[in-house]
Amino acid sequence: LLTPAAHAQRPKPNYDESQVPQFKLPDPLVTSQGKKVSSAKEWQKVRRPEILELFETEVYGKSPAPPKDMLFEVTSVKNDALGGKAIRKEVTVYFSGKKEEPRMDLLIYVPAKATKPVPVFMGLNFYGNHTITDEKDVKLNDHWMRANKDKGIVDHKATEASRGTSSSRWPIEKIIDRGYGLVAIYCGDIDPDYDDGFKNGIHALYNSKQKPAPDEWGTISAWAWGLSRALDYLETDKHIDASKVAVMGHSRLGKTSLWAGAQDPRFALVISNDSGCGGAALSRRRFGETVHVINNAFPHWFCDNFNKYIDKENDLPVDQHMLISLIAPRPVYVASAEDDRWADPKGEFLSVKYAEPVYKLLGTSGFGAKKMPGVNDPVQKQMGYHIRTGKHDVTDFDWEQYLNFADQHFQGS
Ligand code: GTR
Repeated sequence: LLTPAAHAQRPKPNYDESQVPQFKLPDPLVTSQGKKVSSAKEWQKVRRPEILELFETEVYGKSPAPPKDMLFEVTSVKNDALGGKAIRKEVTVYFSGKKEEPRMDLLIYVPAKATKPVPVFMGLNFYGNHTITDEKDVKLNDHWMRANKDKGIVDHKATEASRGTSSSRWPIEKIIDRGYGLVAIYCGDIDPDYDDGFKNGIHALYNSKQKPAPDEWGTISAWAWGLSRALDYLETDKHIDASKVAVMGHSRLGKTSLWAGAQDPRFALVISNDSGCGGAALSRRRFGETVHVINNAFPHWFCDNFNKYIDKENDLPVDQHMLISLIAPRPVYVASAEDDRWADPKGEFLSVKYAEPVYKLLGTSGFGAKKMPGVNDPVQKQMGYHIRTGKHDVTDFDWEQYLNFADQHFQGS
């Protein structure tokens, strides 16, 4: 990923808490004019739009308005999927309204026994919808993918061998048994995950093959925008309660779920799994992955303005606790893993904590945790957090917590 020269210059990551620099975070509840925000109205009218704009122009880049004519095509329906437990559907979204690129495929599972529209989890995946399920008859994704032998990717394309290779991260049956649906999308359908000067994916439709301006969308913004377009479709699907969509993502796709939830208030619940730098972790801590390292390794993820803050995190007008604050008052859940020090678990926890004053101002139960909770000891109020044992991954433990959290907020139990 890094060129040899960039790799040689790459600063050594810090994993020593005593080496974390002193810093002062910008206050989500003080306006750019220095005025204290003391009512929900001031938050919604003045401060929230300010913060949103700062993330758009300085971090992820602005996205365009939705296309005028999207076309939704249901390409398959199976009424007895998962041994009869689920209805399974595949839907293609054509962004231009014509049956051509760019397009994304949605794989949808809903409980077969549901008598009314169901709440769903929606998430992007890394290697195609066919990787999340053991069912062999879903469409094999035909778009470009990052090289990965373990995932059965050959010449940047999925092969039959890639089926089901990510199924451990998506416990579909458990989700269905708990009364939820699942909507899956391959991130590369929206924008392939490589630095191509923004010629491909959805960028091509809007930018006429021009590189975006320094404050215009990078790939994370494109992915988040795609999630909102998927939600546009869900609003038309009679099996789904579009007012109860939880957007969930892991790692780079967790950065994306937070940014999608921050921008689009239709997402009723937002989950970040091990999102780290540029996601839930505070940039100013410089622990594990830093703004420097991430912009070098993945120059296409953020907007070009984000490069201004390489080794100058204190100049950032925001930090990632303010990304979480944009989701308020909606429920938000941040998860870390003990061995995932690259993603800075403590920095992820602190973002939730420092966003809590906004959640409190808006009249919610907030977070409650003052100190980092113990390993495998989740905190779940309006804001949720856990750190579990193990590595950078999505596990059954993570899903158990997300389902419990969704029960609390969607089913009132
Ligand atoms: C890493 C990157 C992280 C995280 C991760 C992933 O290489 O440094 O920010 O996004 O990839 O997405 O798995």
